[in-house]
Amino acid sequence: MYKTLDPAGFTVFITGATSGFGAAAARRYVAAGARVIASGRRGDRLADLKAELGERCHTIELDVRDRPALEAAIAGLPAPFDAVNIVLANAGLALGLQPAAEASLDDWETMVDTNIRGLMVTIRALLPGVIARGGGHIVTLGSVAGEYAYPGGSVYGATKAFVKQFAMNLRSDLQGKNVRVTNIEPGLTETEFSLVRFKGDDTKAAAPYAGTTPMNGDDIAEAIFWATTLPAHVNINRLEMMATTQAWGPFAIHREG
Ligand code: NDP
Ligand code: 8X3
Repeated sequence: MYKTLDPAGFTVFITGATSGFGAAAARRYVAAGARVIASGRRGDRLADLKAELGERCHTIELDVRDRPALEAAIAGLPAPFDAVNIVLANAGLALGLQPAAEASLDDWETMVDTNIRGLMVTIRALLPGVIARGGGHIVTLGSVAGEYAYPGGSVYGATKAFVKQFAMNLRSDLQGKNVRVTNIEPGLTETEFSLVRFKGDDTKAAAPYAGTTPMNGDDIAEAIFWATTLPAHVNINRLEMMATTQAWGPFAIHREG
């Protein structure tokens, strides 16, 4: 029988655990016997998650854009939650879908600060400890938007292209250190993502999922769990996932006249 890793040996640090993929992953890992550090800005959500998951879940209220707070939170993790060996750098967001000339520069900066800087700081702060403890796994949340261009995807897609390349460069740096790196690259998945992108407009947020069956947080959490429990000699570099109902369109051609 194929022998996978025992998640009871995992201590998983998750950013963006208050909803969507992060919350689903926290539930998946705790259900399998792992310890989880669940973080995010919404303290009420974290309190609910802690009440649900119990003593194998430690929560930290933090904004990944606040570098000093993030570094202090990581440095101050209490035992046994300080023995992090799996990092799920998941916190992120898209804001708006306007063409570049009309998009909000503030939105662009928020996406860069969260999806790029927040992810960088999270991984940089945790990585030395993961290496010192003998190895582990860094999982990043990219997107199909980091691979394929679409109208209005400008800075969001560019942040996810950064995440993909950063993850693969990490792979190169970590050769021989027993640290695996996986970039998960989902397409259409129903979470709070769309509600955030359209700033609370329920009608606009529901439109991408109308009349179809998108993926959900549990689908992505299962893929993350699978990649991290594979035997230690196997590394899933990139995992692109789409809803069965989603595929590529033709190139857009502007016709003159
Ligand atoms: P959700 O909006 O459901 O969850 C996003 C999470 O990120 C929340 O827990 C939120 O917590 C957290 N977050 C956002 N900003 C910050 C911040 N500044 N500091 C700390 N935490 C923050 O979306 P998803 O679960 O769908 O998205 C998770 C990741 O997956 C994102 O990186 C997203 O770009 C990516 N992705 C999503 C896809 C989709 O279609 N849903 C497809 C491909 C990739 P809080 O607000 O409490 O801080
Ligand atoms: C989320 C997927 O297609 O909305 O990263 O950009 S998409």
